[in-house]
Amino acid sequence: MLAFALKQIARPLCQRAPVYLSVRGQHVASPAVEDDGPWTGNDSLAQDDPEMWDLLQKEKDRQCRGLELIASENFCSRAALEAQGSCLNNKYSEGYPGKRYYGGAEVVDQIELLCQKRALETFDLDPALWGVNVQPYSGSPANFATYTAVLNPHDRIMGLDLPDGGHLTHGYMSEVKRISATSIYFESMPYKLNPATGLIDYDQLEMTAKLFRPKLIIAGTSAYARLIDYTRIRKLCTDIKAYMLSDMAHISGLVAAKAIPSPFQHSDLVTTTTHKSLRGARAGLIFFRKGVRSVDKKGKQIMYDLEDKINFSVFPSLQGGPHNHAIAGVAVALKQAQSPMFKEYIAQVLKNTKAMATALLSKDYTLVSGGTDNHLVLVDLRPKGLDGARAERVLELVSITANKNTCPGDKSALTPGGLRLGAPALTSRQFKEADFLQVVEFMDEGFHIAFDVKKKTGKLQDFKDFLLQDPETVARIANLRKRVEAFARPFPMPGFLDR
Ligand code: DSN
Repeated sequence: MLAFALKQIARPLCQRAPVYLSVRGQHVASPAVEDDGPWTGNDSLAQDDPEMWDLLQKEKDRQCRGLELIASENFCSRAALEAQGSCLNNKYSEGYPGKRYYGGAEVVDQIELLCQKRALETFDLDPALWGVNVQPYSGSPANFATYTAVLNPHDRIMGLDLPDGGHLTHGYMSEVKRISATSIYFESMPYKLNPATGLIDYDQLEMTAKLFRPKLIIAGTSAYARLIDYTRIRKLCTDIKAYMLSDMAHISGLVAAKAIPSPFQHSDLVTTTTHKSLRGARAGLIFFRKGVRSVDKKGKQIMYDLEDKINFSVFPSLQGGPHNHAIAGVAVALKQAQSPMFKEYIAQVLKNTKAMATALLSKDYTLVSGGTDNHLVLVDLRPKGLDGARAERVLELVSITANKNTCPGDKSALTPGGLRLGAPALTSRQFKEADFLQVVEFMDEGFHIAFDVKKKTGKLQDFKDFLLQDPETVARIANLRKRVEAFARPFPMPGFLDR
């Protein structure tokens, strides 16, 4: 007994705290001291796995010193990250609140119910008319679960084509191959942008849908800078008796803040991720209608039957245990999304995106659709003799993160003409309009480097090699990168206490 007590007192002394060294600005933890006692699992990451700890420090540093413009990324709050990285990771709870296949679920039941309640409140939904499943692991599983719930294999769907700004899960197939499982298990017919306007071609959608007669139409985008005409898609869905699914993954923060029109009043089903403009922990949600769907000619009410179908589809059809830690992180973020601060944040996202668009236009860049109504812009670099892949690579080397994207008419997904730029992440770091003007100045310099190197090189790999090998280009990149990082680093970063 005495030996046990002494060991307990002595343990903290022999578990040596990590020594943090600073090597050229990088923090490096010393290796943990071997402990010959039982494995407590209570060593810190730095003590237990310095190699992984070091990689995390590197990623934190990358996020802090860079300019994050990927439109689907954001910086989650400390509170939501705390919930996500918590003991909830440990709990299995297949089933739903009150109906679990495992014991010990009384607390996670409350967490899931709280998340459901907050999800409905965030979007002003009446629980008598809408329900929500908060268990999808992310947006793609949420979409596939929705299709599985309401479609039979080989039923028909229509979504915006991936090269036109849709998402893989909206039924993408290339000219030669069915790529997304959505196009493998269901029959998919894309709708497109009007190449002249860069706007969704609703006339073509209507014409095709009336011929193809899909059972479900997806109103949702991944790289589209304008608002969706939900009224028009609703009417079409009613006419052809199709379900209308709105995938609001990109814009759910804007919808929560009531900064743009909501898809809910028009849709039968709404899916979203939770970590893009909504700024939460990483997961997915499926909202489904309840109550009366329609009234037949004899006046009989036809009721929605989506609740059981969606819930069964998520579990047990497609998923196992819900990620309770993610559900808790989402619940925290949904509470934040109801706050006046979040509304201010989203208002600033919109102002920043407009400022970025205006600055790009003033430098004679072409924007697909000519501008923006939401959190992103899509720059068409082709008129400048450039492409998205080369621009993305140069920006990456100068610590600006963005992603190449197809523009209408593009033939190659590897060297598409566009670059997608979003404002949510930098706005979370308190960037204002003037800061975005500086961001555009930096990007413009990067594009000039890309253009100059493109003139001197051949294929993409040749271009990439040249960036790293040509002394003059290496110096230009180093110079720009230094200024970008000096600019970015002082801005606050949500979620990290130990920058
Ligand atoms: N990866 C997300 C996006 O960039 O839109 C969606 O899956």
